[in-house]
Amino acid sequence: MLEPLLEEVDHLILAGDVWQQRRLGLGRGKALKKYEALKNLVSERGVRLEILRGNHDPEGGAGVTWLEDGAVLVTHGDAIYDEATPWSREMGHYHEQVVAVVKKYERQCHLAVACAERAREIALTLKPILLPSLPPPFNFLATALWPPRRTFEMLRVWRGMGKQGLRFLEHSGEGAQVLVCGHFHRAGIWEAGGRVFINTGAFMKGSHPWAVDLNAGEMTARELTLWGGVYRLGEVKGRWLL
Ligand SMILES: [Mn+2]
Repeated sequence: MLEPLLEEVDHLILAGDVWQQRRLGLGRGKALKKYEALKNLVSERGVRLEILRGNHDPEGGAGVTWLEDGAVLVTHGDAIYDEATPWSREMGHYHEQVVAVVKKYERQCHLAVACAERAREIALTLKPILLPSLPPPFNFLATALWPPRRTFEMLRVWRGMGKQGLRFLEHSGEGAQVLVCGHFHRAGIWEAGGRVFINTGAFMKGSHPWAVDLNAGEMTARELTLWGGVYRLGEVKGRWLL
């Protein structure tokens, strides 16, 4: 599905949550296999691949990467909020441990890499809680909406994520003008004070995936369109000269 997107690409960055490393049991093997197939596909095409870690795959990969001499910062997105995933189902259960992690990184918040370390520690602290297996659609509803606090936290984050991303860029971006991340499943562009925050959404039900490309100092954000079972570059959402 992603193969057509690799045309004319020489360096690909995947901004985390590429596979579900935290899944237990049989699902993990299946996810790992797909992940390996993706890596093979990209390397067969001669594309340099950089995979950042996310909260679902916190065990490998760098937390942040920089492009254009530090002007562009790419990270998964869980570094942006102190609690990384405030809507997490497990947050209530591990709240004290999470507070301790946040406190530990308090003095390093001006560094993006430290915020990403904090996010990784939180992801590893939140051990998955298994839900009872239910028939559809209750399985989906339980996954998405339980516990009820989860819905409120999601709405709060969706409302505030644009401002929060720009705030992170200003205080922790170490001089970067652009922040590109995913994580929140809501694609969009937010701009203020000469800074740009782009969220590339997600390849998931209810979200639209975007891609950002950099070419000779020109940055373009595009929607990815699913057509005939494959993704292609679609509508241009924004273009900037760096
Ligand atoms: Mn995530």
